Amino acid sequence: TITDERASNPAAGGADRPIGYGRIQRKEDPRFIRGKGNYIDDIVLPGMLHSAILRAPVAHATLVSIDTTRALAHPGVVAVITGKDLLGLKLAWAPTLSADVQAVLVTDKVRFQGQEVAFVVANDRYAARDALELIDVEYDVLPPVIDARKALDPGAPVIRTDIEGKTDNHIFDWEAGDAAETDAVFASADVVISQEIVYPRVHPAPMETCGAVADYEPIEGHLTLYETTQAPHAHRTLFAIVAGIPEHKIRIVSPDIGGGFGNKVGIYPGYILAVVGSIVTGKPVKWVEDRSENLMSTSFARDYIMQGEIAATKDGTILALRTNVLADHGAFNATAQPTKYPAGFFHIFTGSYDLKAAHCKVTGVYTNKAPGGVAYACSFRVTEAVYLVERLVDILARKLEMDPAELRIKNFIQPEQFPYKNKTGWEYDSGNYEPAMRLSMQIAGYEELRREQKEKRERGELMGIGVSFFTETVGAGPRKHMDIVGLGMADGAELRVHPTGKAVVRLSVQSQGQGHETTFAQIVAEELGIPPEDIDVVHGDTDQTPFGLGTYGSRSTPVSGAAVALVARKVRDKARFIAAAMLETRPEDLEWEKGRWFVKGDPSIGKTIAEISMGAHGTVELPEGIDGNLDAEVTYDPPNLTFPFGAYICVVDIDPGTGHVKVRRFIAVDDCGTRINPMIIEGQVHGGLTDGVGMALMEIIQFDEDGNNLGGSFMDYLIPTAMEVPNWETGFTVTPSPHHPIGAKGVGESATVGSPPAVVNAVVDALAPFGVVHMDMPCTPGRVWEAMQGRPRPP
Ligand code: MCN
Ligand code: CUN
Repeated sequence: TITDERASNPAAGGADRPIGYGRIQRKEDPRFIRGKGNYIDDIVLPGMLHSAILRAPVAHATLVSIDTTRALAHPGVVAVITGKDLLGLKLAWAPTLSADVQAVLVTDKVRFQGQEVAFVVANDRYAARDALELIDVEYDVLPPVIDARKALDPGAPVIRTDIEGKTDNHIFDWEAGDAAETDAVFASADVVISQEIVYPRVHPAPMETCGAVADYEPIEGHLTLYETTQAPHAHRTLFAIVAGIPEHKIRIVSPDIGGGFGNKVGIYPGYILAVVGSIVTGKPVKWVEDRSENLMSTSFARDYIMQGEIAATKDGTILALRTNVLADHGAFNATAQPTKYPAGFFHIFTGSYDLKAAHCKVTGVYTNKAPGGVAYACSFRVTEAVYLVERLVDILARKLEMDPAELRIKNFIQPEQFPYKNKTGWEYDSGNYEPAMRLSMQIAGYEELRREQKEKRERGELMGIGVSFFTETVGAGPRKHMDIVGLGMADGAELRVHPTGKAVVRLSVQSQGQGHETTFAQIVAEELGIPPEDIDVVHGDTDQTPFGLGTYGSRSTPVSGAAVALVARKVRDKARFIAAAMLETRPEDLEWEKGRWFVKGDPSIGKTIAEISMGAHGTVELPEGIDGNLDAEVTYDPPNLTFPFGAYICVVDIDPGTGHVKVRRFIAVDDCGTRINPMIIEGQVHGGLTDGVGMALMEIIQFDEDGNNLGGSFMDYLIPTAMEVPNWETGFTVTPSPHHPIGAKGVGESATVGSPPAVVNAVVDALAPFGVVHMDMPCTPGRVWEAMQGRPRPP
């Protein structure tokens, strides 16, 4: 484990390297800071129409009738589409990413508040919106299922009456690990602690809401769909299957995206409706949702009710973990995760600890709420897993009266145990946990903080110190284990070096703000010695990029980053043959240094990549089998996921009069292997930590008993601003991934995964004098104050 920035990349050439990895400014920023980004709502096509969706006001109701006469008569309205119209087109129901179906427009029954009921296309947005009020709908309200705990009660209203023979709200039961072995370890353990832990429903709430512009050209039968999507290629295939348009006649363009955070993985009814609108009217149709529509109807996150238990020895050796989870998936099972894993990667809940046994069971249920579940920097539900184990370990530390950091260190998987096979089937590629934990404690001044806390407690002041340690699993595939609706999780990359030595690299992943235009150019720069500013990164257009599964689960660097390193190496290998021809020598007599091939023993004779490219496109006679270009392509199927990790410490002060929690300090040490651009990594970590503070203290999508969404606007769904977060203190260690071509692991979701338990552990630690052992998120002033009165609010 190396903690020095420069030395961390010996392969990269040390401190004075001119090009490649390092803290360079983002290539995309000049466009963004000048307001020249090109987002969905910036797209204006000739003759384009606008649209709006009528949404259900109630959570559960039979659709009795729908009359569009008055809306159609409204000036400017071009078309009004209902579920009945879609039935005729066989588009009323669309397959979800989890082998279920979802209504595009309601035909039989409303199943959540905010569900899509009708679609209006008009000359402008105002007319479309006004016409919604002129659609006359009659509903017959039904009792809803809101509490997931009651979803499986006998006699509970059945939500999915559309599924033949369905008589309950059960979706799946899924388990991992060995139940009998785990039970045996629990039966003979000195200490067992048990806690119900709820990870409430939250929402990724990207700054830009979802939207699309569909442009169907009837003569050629060609569809161009501009769409807020994190996975353009997967969407194209799914559109081909759903809409029956041949795949080669569909072009998906995902322009600049104003934040995705998993919210833009799925296919929403609005996208399909924009396409239908364009087919029906013969004009391009734009659909852009507003904030409430985004919060009420698009992919939520979490909603896991977890009963967790740890078995340990008296001296604090953790032996086993088990958990039973109730997963609230809303009205349609539309979670976006690899097909094999209905609970995502939740079974990495064994965390960073070397255990004797572990078992988890997850039961998914339908409720009258919006569908989704895998979003908000979740790494396919590692968020829930890390929160569970890190809360449980803290509860154990309290019970054993041990320091929570030392208890973690005592139980860490040891460096020599990697690659480490955990009890639920994961193979952790590499790790070195204790140095990261010690570094975070050193930055925090951990012992001094504990001393300060002790003094403050004696004075009745409430200060808490929260520790968390996480291991992530990011970079899905390999394709043999992971697919989405049958599409294997691999990614392509294409690289072309132009005659003058400038290059273009084409990716199958899609940035939503992560800085891909910079970091992927840096990977090519590092491999070929071309400056990053001379390398254009093209993504987000299926006509211009190779096939691949897209950006989520922090898989771009682990998968696409590997593809880009390998495609650059392919070009480098080819360049060797061309350089040999140019220098009239043999390829094996050449040696590589960053940017050029030269003659072994005589470095003055050599050819740079630019010279070689000119040679490839020029008049030099090329060896047999070598084409006259410097281009290559690769599809990368990762052998395993990557396992980044981190150690976080949070310090909070609580106002004893109001219960208000102030995050005073937050220390984050992350290890994502080889670091391509430390500045971008820090940006990712800062953003994720802010998410974590938001979820721990403020954010929740709640429903009243009738199923009304109480978090449908930013007045009610609170997200943190600069006022609520401290100055982040970051550090890092570097433990490269042994199987990744450049040793990089993903980092885009690490901080969102790792920070909520640190904050909650700090709040619970501050409240220890009141005997508080656990508290569910969000730790709002009201909830904290009630916990201080000995009346924890029931979850
Ligand atoms: N990086 C690096 N060195 C590493 C690892 C990553 O320099 N060892 C850089 C990458 O090259 C990339 C960025 O950090 O520029 C994030 O890389 P990675 O961890 O591979 O994650 P992805 O690019 O696949 O991004 C997806 C991830 C997810 S799943 C969510 S959710 C999330 C997140 O990214 N959504 C975001 N961060 C986000 N950041 C912004 N601004 N907007 C979002 O929507
Ligand atoms: Cu789970 S949110 Mo990100 O994987 O797109």
